[in-house]
Amino acid sequence: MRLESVSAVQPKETQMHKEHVYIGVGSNLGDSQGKARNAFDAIAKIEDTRLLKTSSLYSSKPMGPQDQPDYINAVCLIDTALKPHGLLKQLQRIELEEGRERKGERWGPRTLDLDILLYGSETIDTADLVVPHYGMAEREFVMVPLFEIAPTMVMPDGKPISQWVANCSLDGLRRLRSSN
Ligand code: A4P
Ligand code: MG
Repeated sequence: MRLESVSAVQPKETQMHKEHVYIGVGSNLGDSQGKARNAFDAIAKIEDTRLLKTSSLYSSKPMGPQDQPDYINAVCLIDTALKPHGLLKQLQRIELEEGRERKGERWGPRTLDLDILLYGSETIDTADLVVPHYGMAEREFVMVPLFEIAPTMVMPDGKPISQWVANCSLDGLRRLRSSN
């Protein structure tokens, strides 16, 4: 057997650099709990990506216009070989498959919203992708589920996540029982 042919068939995974990525999930139209679970299933099937952790589902009062239903929110942790924009494209595909329509209303209701919260330790500032996600620090419906799956995480500003959560108002946030 020729040696070079052996090294050419290394498993694909060992050749790829993977990043840990946290994704925020939100829904307040239709069967929101079902949509959030479908999102986890669909994320697990993205190429070169593994779903590592999912938080509980949480019910939250709407941020922004109040004349819309309460939200279901959650977060998950993946590792992926996709680059940030490639991952964004896959998440937008999943949003569309779950019936997402973009009506242009800021913070309006949606069947499924998937946000890249953190992509490894990268800072990204492009027209269509900003990471860390701009609003996460003030959003209890992001920080509390994130704390659930990553309680020892150090945030991009160097502070422990527990300190961020301590500064969040927990009003209107409720963890749903047996949600996973
Ligand atoms: N975009 C930029 N950075 C990112 C990122 N890190 N992850 C761009 C994902 N997308 C990112 O997003 C608009 C554009 O943001 C995308 O085309 C993408 O290129 P969108 O999903 O089409 O629109 P959006 O989600 O309505 O806009 P926005 O301003 O991101 O809304 P938010 O901030 O996500 O807030 N209340 C509760 N309780 N729970 C919620 O989840 N969510 C919102 C939406 C309002 N109120 C809520 C909740
Ligand atoms: Mg969004």
